[in-house]
Amino acid sequence: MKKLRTQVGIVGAGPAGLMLSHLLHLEGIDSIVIENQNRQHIEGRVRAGVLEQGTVDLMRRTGLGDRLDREGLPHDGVYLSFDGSRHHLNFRELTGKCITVYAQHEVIKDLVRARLDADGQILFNAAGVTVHNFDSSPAIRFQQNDEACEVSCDFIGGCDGFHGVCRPSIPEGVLTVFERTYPFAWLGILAEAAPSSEELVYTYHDRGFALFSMRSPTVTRLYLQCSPDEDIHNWSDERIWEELLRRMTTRDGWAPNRGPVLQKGITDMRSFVVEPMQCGKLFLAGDAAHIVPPTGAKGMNLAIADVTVLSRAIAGFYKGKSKALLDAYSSTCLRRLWKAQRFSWWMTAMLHRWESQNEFDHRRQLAELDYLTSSRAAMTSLAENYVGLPLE
Ligand code: RFL
Ligand code: PHB
Repeated sequence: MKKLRTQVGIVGAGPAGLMLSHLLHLEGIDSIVIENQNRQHIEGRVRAGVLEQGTVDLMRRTGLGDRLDREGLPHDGVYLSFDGSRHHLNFRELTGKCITVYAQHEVIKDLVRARLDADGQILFNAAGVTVHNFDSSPAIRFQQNDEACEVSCDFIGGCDGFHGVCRPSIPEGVLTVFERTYPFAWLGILAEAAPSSEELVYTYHDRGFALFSMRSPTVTRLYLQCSPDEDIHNWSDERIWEELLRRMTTRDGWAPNRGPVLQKGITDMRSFVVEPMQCGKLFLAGDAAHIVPPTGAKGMNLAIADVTVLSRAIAGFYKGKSKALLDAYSSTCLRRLWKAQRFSWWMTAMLHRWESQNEFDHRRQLAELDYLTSSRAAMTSLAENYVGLPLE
């Protein structure tokens, strides 16, 4: 068996795992990232697109700002659209902060490059990953190129996403799960079309939610609420455009520009949290510990926030030999996380049509949107959550 040794063994090269490795490196702490996919796969996976101000500030502060500053699209706010009209919420004016549209896989490319340039180790194509002994001397075992490998370490970062192996390896009885599913999903497309609005448009419509977003000056990203068991094969490009335009076109004639569909897929919606986010020397971060429905654009930002807290706690341990920050990791993250869960649930509840809904609920949702777009206090509440609550 090939044996390796590092200070922090990290499972998963998503935003959480790679950023953890990067932040630890800047603190002079050695880590190895173990990923079951190949580099091309993780650098091409289309997912999130909105960075909170805090995520952008962190990337700049840690030497990851060059391409982000050149190619990221800073947005002052978003539109809420209902009853045929768009209403602008100006986050910059309301909070002094803004958001940046920059695809998750671009963040991944920047992080992989930064780690490899610093001689960091990312072990791709690791098969059959398992985690062991996190009460005493942690180890991560896997197969790579038909060879059995073991990484022994002081701590394990469980950054392997919702379907990873770290969370299920924690003994029964340690974790409590808090969960909620939603009776709808999102059908998302990437289209080769210039964005017809400079900012995102969240639409509430009788036929269901729709979202206009973008990835670049030539690529538009669009979503529409659909049933969770929808078969993507039943949705021709023509049918998708028809439904999107029906929901999104406003009375003043605004609509997304049409163009060839580059990619399409269905994403289900879930709220999920485990408490605590740690067990012995195994620390869960990002989607491995929690999932939010995408309506608040929070998932990737929460993953980055977790590892910011975790890297400080690990650095505190090596520098001061104090376990206090490590012991507090879970409770520090969860206080902020539950506020993001609440916000993501609230945005989802307000903007989607629910099967169980009656005409009362419909009028109530419209009244909420009307209130939200006419009260500065209500707008400020949405804005400060959307741009990201402060880290403790
Ligand atoms: P990831 O990104 O899932 O990374 C986990 C990594 O672990 C690897 N892995 C394993 N490696 C080794 N052994 C195993 N057994 C392994 N099992 C898994 C995986 O291959 C992967 O490389 O988790 P992480 O790092 O916690 O990051 C979380 C984010 O990816 C996620 O929260 C966001 O994408 C959510 N999300 C959004 N977040 C935002 O902040 N803003 C958005 O606008 C936003 N929009 C979205 C989203 C997610 C979406 N989908 C597809 C779920 C829009 C969509 C449609
Ligand atoms: C995206 O651009 O993919 C996106 C934007 C905002 C969201 C979710 C996804 O709330």
